[in-house]
Amino acid sequence: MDLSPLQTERYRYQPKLPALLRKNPTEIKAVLGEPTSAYADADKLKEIFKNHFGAPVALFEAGPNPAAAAPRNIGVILSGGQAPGGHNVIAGLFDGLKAGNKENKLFGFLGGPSGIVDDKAVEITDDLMNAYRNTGGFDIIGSGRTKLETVEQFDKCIDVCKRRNISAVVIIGGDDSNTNAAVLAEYFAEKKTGISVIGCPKTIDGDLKNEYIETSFGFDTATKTYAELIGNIERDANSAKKYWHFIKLMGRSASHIALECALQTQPNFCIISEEVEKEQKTLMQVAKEIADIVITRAKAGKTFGVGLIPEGLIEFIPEMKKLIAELNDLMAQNEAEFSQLADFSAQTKWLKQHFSKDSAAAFDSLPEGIAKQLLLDRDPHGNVQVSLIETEKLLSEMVKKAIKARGEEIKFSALHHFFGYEGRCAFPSNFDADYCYSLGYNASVLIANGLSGYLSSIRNLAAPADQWIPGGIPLTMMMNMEQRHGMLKPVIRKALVELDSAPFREFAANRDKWAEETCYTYPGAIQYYGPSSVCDLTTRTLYFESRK
Ligand code: FBP
Repeated sequence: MDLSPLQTERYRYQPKLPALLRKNPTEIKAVLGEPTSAYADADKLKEIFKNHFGAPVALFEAGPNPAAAAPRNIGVILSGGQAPGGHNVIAGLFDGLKAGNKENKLFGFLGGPSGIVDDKAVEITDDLMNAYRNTGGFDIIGSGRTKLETVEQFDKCIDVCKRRNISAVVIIGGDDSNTNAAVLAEYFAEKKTGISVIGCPKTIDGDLKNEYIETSFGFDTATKTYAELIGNIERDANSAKKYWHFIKLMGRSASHIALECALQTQPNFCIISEEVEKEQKTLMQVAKEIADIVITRAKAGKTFGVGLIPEGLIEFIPEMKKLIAELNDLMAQNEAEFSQLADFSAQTKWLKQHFSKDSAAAFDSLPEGIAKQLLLDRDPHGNVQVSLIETEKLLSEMVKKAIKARGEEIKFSALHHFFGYEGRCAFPSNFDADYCYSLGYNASVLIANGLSGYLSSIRNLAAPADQWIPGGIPLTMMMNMEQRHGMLKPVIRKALVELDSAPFREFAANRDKWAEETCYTYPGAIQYYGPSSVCDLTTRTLYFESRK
């Protein structure tokens, strides 16, 4: 393999670990706290997760744990969308496992959760691992979005683990994948297999977070990558002074990515879906507010600008949310019939017979291109694939109409961008390289302490790495019941942007100034070497949250 100079340098990087995790796993023991509950729907969840519901939060302290030296084989799965740092989670897990007993083996299941069901795996050797340390991507073993939910799948997992003598499985994923992890852990416990399951919090979206999971990995690198690109566009806009750039940013539901990028680049507008929902704004109201900014700037001689739009926006507009919820249920409950409909016009006719009055009107109001995008296949977890919906074009069209309706004769020339895939496989920042390695090493310590149904947790992330606090949080603690595929299911709750949080308040306090004036900031590329104040910087989100 030909290596870039940066990759050669990054191989030499030794990720930082919390002080406690620098000990051998045989010298780290778990301390268990009080029983926990769930985010909501505790009674129902208690019935479903008979073995794991209520498990205590786990912390670690220095102390003998001879069990960590017992020989063991472990399996690892990368699940869902790519996020920078996944390879380092595997590297930390591998090193922790080998530190316990160098005969231990790590198997990587190929292509996501389907790899364990179909028994497609590769043994992670020193050579294989060393070729991927501190690199972006999930290509060491690949990823996938298969949902583990049937008894047949679970039984196959048990067979495969027994055949390979695997006593623990680590699932690296987001909220949906860690819901898989919780369900699998419970099944393994119910069948008394002795196989444990540990999750690791991955997703660039940043929406797998709570008191114990301060951020999911990948968010830091992805937002820095997008912020670099946005900064470059801002500079272009401010140089040419002739375009309005509408930039859609990934983040299927929550607007954390958009908010973080706004804090890093100070654009002229940034929509926060959670605020739109709280204020029950229609799409036209959102467009009118942007039109106001465009007009004000144009009157001051600034016929250019940059705006950020979270990709999940459409699902937060009240009328659209209702429409999408109806669509999801109708399409899931009538899957066979719907798939037989010949074309878009047949689908429209069928839908109109089944929609409520409001949703029929909302569907009618959409340009055909967007309506078609809403009918595309759901992902295996029942989510609308919002990355395929061109909200940035829809909005700029509506802004144009709103300007015309106001009778304003101003120049408005829009360009469109979508940043998502550009950031998901970037070389991890120092923060993500360190955090991911720590999460993986920590997972090996949770396993060595006999825990199952836990999410690897590293806290105090705004401090230097040696002060980070390792531990484990029960997966059931983050769950509630939600409607999926037309049925109520236990799922890990997505953490949305909170409108009273410090990062949002910082944004809200500045946005009017950023709208009118041109206050762009240009973060530039991720820096790996140089002063710590530049190359070990965390996100603005973590910075503002830690200042509380
Ligand atoms: P995860 O939740 O699995 O981490 O994936 C997040 C994400 O990157 C979203 O931001 C985006 O909407 C989606 O994946 C795109 O999915 P796909 O990779 O299947 O195109």
